[in-house]
Amino acid sequence: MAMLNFERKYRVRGGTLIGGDLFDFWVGPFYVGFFGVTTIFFAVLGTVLILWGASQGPTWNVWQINIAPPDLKYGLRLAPLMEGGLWQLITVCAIGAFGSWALREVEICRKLGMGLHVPFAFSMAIFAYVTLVVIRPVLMGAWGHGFPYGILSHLDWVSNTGYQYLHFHYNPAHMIAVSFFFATTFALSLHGALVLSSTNPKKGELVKTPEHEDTFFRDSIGYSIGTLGIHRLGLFLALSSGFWSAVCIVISGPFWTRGWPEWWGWWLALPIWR
Ligand code: 07D
Ligand code: 07D
Repeated sequence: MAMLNFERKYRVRGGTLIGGDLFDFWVGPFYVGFFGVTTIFFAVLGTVLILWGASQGPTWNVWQINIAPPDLKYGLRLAPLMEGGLWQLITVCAIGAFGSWALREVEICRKLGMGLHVPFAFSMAIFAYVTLVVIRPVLMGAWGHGFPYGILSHLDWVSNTGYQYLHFHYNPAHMIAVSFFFATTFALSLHGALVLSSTNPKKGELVKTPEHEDTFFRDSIGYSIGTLGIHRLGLFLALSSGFWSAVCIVISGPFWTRGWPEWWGWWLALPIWR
């Protein structure tokens, strides 16, 4: 079925979570929906606030623009606009926009009768972001623990926060998250290479089938996870990366305040060494 015929067939009313038929239409290729409207609202407002904040700051250099969170002295209160209040408003807009986008994905999935895997996956990224700017700051008692909005400044925050715990590489959840990130790229490179090697042959040669793909892996390592399985594995690895990232930062501060190398003291305290 040609793509356009397919789209026409499935561009039907229904499947909305809220608002009934009100925003149930398309603008060109884009589905609108109630959450499309809220996405635009929050994204435009958030961007305007960032631009306004930049206009009040010392630079228009895109690398150096910085919207900082409030000072720690404001705790979990609202801060004056130019002292972190702007960061708080932008955070509300960011969560509103990311959340709306995820719900718009849910509505599109419902229309198409598909699983909710894509919005679920995006929700893990949102969860990591919310952990950084809401959950951890709330647990630590101040919005000032959130990261600043700026291309270079947010890197400074990551480095400074890492060194606050002496050596962040010794954070066990960071180790698990990093290993999952590495495993994700490893799996994707094998999968991408395998699919191209069998389905994109030289001119004049035949396209090979999934049986060839499975046989390649059975011949080389004795096992093939299969065409569906590789996507399950990929999603699992990627979601685990985001999940353990959120864990590694939420335990730093609220649950462990010393250097991460010290955490490994339990290993030296094992009775087997005595
Ligand atoms: C390729 C999908 C496309 C997305 C892109 C990002 C903006 C920001 C904002 C002008 C893979 C679009 C960027 C809309 C413009 C202003 C104010 C995704 C792809 C192309 N970071 N980070 C980057 C964000 C955090 C870290 C780059 C966002 C945490 C490190 C880009 C968030 C920590 C490095 C960026 C966020 C952290 C970066 C490329 C939110 C831990 C780099 C991102 C909302 C996660 C790299 C100069 C990329 C870099 C980089 C955006 C959060 C660490 C500017 C939107 C606080 C160590 N981050 N980041 O390709 O070159 O992502 O920085 O949470 O080295 Mg970051
Ligand atoms: C938070 C992004 C969410 C994005 C969303 C979407 C838009 C729209 C529009 C493009 C989570 C935004 C969309 C804006 C864009 C258009 C049109 C993703 C998020 C919702 N680290 N470390 C991690 C490594 C060190 C430290 C995570 C490696 C040092 C701290 C990951 C190394 C020290 C924190 C990771 C390394 C240190 C982290 C990041 C190597 C510094 C965190 C991935 C090889 C001295 C952060 C939840 C992530 C974290 C984090 C990897 C080194 C500190 C596992 C590989 C030793 C303080 N590090 N790190 O979380 O866990 O993605 O955040 O050395 O806070 Mg680390």
